[in-house]
Amino acid sequence: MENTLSLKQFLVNEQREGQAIDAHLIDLLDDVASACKEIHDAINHGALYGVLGSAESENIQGETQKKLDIMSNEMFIRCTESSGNLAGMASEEEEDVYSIPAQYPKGPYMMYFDPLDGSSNIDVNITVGSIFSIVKCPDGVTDPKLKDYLIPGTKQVCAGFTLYGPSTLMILTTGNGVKGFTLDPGTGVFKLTHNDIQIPQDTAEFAVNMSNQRFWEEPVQRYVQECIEGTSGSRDKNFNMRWVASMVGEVYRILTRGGIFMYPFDTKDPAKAGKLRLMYEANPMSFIVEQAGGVSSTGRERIMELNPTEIHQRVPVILGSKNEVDRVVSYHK
Ligand code: AHM
Ligand code: MG
Repeated sequence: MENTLSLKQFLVNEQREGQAIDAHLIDLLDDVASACKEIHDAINHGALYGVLGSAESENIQGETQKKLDIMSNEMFIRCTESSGNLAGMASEEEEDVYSIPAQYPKGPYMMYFDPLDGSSNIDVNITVGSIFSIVKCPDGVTDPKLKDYLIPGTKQVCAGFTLYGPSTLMILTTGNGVKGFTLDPGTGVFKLTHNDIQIPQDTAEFAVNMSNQRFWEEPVQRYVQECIEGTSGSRDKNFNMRWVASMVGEVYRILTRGGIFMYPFDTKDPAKAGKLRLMYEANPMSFIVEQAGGVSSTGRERIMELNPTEIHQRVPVILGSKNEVDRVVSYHK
């Protein structure tokens, strides 16, 4: 493609134009891009590299880890820990927050990440992705502890995800809209291909795991029932349903053509308020969705305003096209 900016050129331009992007953030995102390229390469080669299948271990949340979950986590840490941009990080796959090893310089940012989202899709060759969220380390803190990470999503300075699909695509916001960068596999460069991504306010497409229906609360039951009734019901409009079971895939579809995604509160496991994790999935996706003109809520609160109590906390997630999410929120009132 002619005259297409690389990720780094784009970020440098934004910095020159006065956006809140400093050299550390540019360098950190370059390291994140390197990690994503390594993950892309491993996923792309799949069985040829012997990376598919279970690692026969469990993460802190009691979920069986895939080999690629563990490899992706290691790639993220190795690519980002030594450059002096991070004070620390927290991963969906790590029990505790991760301190930067003493031999490396510390930097001004903290990062939360889900190294490989959509684990159940790895072995069936369906789109998976990496999600990341970046905040400033609190003033005066050089080696952040658990409590330093428990801050609301409104503090994010950057969030993104990389989709490993038919093409590999990084979606990014630094608080100035949402952009997409496609990986050119020939040159290994992420190039700006999607400028100013906007979510249409209306939609006729919903995404929810219907097998959990009996565990939902009444407002979500009502909303989904009305979608299913289509022109025969009060909405007087037919809806289509999609469920990829990779949040990265669902959110990208919504960024592209609108839609509503729900992993709502359910009573399936009383110990869990939802399935998705606030710090690694819900907050970064909420920042991106809001920056693209969409809405993101638990049904009762704006997700980015939640005060976290645990690093691996789970929350209900309802996000996407403004008018549909507003409707579901209104049903909760
Ligand atoms: P993961 O981080 O362990 O992959 O779990 C998160 C994923 C989301 O990407 C997706 O929306 C959801 O789990 C699918 O869950 P289910 O298998 O219950 O439909
Ligand atoms: Mg995940």
